Amino acid sequence: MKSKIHEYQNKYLKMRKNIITIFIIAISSVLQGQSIEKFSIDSGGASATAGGIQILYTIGEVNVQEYSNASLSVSEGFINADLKIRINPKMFLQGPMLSPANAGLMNDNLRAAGYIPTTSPYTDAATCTAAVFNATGDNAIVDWVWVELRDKNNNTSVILSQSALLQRDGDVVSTDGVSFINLNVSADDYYVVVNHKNHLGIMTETPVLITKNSTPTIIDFTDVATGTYGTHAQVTLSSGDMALWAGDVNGDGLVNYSADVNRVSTDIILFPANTEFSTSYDFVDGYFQSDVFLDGNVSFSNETNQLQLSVLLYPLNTSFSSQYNLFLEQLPSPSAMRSSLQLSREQVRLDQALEILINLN
Ligand SMILES: [Ca+2]
Ligand SMILES: [Ca+2]
Ligand SMILES: [Ca+2]
Repeated sequence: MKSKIHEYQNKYLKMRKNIITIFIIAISSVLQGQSIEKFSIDSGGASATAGGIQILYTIGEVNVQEYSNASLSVSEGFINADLKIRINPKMFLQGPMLSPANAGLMNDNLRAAGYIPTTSPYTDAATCTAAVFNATGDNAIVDWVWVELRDKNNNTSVILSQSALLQRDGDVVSTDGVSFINLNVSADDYYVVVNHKNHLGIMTETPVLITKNSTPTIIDFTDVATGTYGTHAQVTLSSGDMALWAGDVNGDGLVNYSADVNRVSTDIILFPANTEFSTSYDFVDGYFQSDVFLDGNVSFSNETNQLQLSVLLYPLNTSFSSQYNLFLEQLPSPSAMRSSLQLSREQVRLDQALEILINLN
């Protein structure tokens, strides 16, 4: 028995020696063959030209590195050379501009009170770190916004959409609160849409050329010279800057007195501490859909007075009717900012609130 085991051991050692020899031969042939592969060891390799410099790269590294300097961008690993464009949309929201603490800057009361969630309220549920909301001054965060690129040949077809953060000075930035937005699509012409949960969304009038460049393409929606789709898509601020219309607190693409006021009532009546279900309860503090001013408080008089004023002063409401029902979002098709689950929950809350109101009266 013992000699049989010894025999097996000998055979095994011999076999291992052979395998090691084959392995060494294989390595040396790979080393000798290294100089012939200039382009790629896999279909993931590609070439890119920028600033007159051509770069060839291959795939194979798990830790992808990117490097940008002036107009030159270098990437390695699994990134497709045709992807990653960079944009810098600029926009104002009317709500936090209604009584600005600093001229030309949106208020950042939501941030200052610690009410902005680190998870976006929109469909993609993008996240950021709490530290993003520590920044103060011009670049402090106002709220989460929504960005879309739409097909240049079909402005109802959304190619890409994602949550982003809005700074007080109007810059729309990525979830780190400072960087421009990188998008994984080819350089091309796109319609650009920006939107917010209780404002009316807007879109560029024509497709915008977005090239692959380390300097982002600026789409300045605050500038009256930037054409927008539709009629009276934005409000003109007293400064002459443009801003997204505030007041669509139920997010149905229409600012009207009845439905949006009901949404304000819902947030107030269903606020846990409001045990009397009073619509005049004034301590609804936090992050709410119906907070027109984005000041961190929902007050029936504040929000609804502004809603009424907006409807009455809307340029196309020439008869100054409070019942005007055509104060519409100027988009060829709505943004899919909220999931069907979110929308059905909203409906349940609205029904609850209306039932309470009926029983009280
Ligand atoms: Ca800025
Ligand atoms: Ca509405
Ligand atoms: Ca408010």
